[in-house]
Amino acid sequence: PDRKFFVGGNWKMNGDKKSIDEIVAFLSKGPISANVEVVVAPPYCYLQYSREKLPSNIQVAAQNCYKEKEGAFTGEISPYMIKDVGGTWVITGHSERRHVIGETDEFIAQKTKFALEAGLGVIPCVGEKLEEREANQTLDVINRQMKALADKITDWSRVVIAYEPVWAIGTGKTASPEQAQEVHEKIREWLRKTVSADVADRTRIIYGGSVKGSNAAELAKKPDIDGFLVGGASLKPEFLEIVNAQG
Ligand code: G2H
Repeated sequence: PDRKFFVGGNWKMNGDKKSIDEIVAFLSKGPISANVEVVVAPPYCYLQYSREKLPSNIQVAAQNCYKEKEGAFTGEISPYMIKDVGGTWVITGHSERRHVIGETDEFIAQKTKFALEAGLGVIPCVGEKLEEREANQTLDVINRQMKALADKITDWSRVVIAYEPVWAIGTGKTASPEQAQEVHEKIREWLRKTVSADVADRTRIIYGGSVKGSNAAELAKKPDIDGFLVGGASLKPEFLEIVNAQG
């Protein structure tokens, strides 16, 4: 199946104009293979600044959004605002939103649905915590998170699923290529059973959690790993190695 390799850089709550200029400099220099779709996700307040500075082969995502177009929702932003400043993607349900801020499966599914309807591409994140993995609940957790999403998504063509085991995020403990492949394969199987064979074949499933220049190529070889969502390493020139990891 034809799934274009997809690499997202999630800058999280990092950076200022000066450090963004440095990131833009190495991204502009490249090289970036034409066979990869590259998206970076700056903090909200730098979306427009980043869009204006970045080369056109790099798309811009927000790290979150709200589930309404406009109104009395202090502190939130709408997918339409993201579009208005040149963003084309949004990340939903990142584990830091789930576990630090306390977002629920239902809320994440609602914003995913709304952002898709607004015309953005969406990167919903799923993943188990360490104690869930140790209790053999990995697939129960992932299937529950996936079901909440699948109940609300009608058009999967602009959805990229990110599998991010919580125990591997920002810890330096990457999932092994085998551990990641195992879950990716299960997610694809779940899509095949629950949604359709076509959606299962076409939907990109990317891995996130301590991806580095040094481990990206091995992970990228796995048949069900279609790219990465990168945090820490997306702030450094090493991000280019990850972007080009498919060779
Ligand atoms: C996982 C990932 C990016 P990091 O959160 O979403 O971050 O690569 O720093 O583990």
